[in-house]
Amino acid sequence: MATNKTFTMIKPDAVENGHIGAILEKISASGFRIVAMKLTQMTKADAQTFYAIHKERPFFPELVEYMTRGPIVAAILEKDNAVEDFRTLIGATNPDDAAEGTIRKMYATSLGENAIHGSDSDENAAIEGAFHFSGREMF
Ligand code: FUP
Repeated sequence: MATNKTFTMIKPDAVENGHIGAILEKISASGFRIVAMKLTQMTKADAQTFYAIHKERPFFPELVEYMTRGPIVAAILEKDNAVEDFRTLIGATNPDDAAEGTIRKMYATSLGENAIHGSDSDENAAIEGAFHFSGREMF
């Protein structure tokens, strides 16, 4: 069933580079309502679980190291067509391929350090939101 929620993380590079405010402003200006949000830091076990789909990939150790090296902002967002519209707002995984005006084009450092996460399906939005918010706030 389609829902109107998605899940995001402002990743460590964007937090380190001072972009939390600008990114949240862009998210709000694009019509998303923040329904849950926290500044947190993932443990190695958290990152390994969250990105388990990539565990055989060569970049996995670097991905875990990156995602755990500093704080992130985790949030659940609400909007009609949230998952697809948010993926459009953040842009392609590799900022070199991301469209002008997207969050990754504006704030990402590289493919490996790409500033922001957006769920890729309604199912994953529910799983990822529950992972970070214990299932109480929204699901
Ligand atoms: P996305 O859905 O756009 O967040 O991208 P993926 O789920 O494919 O990848 C998750 C994260 O793994 C990316 F944000 C960055 C990292 N990654 C790499 O470091 N190298 C790659 O070739 C692909 C992904």
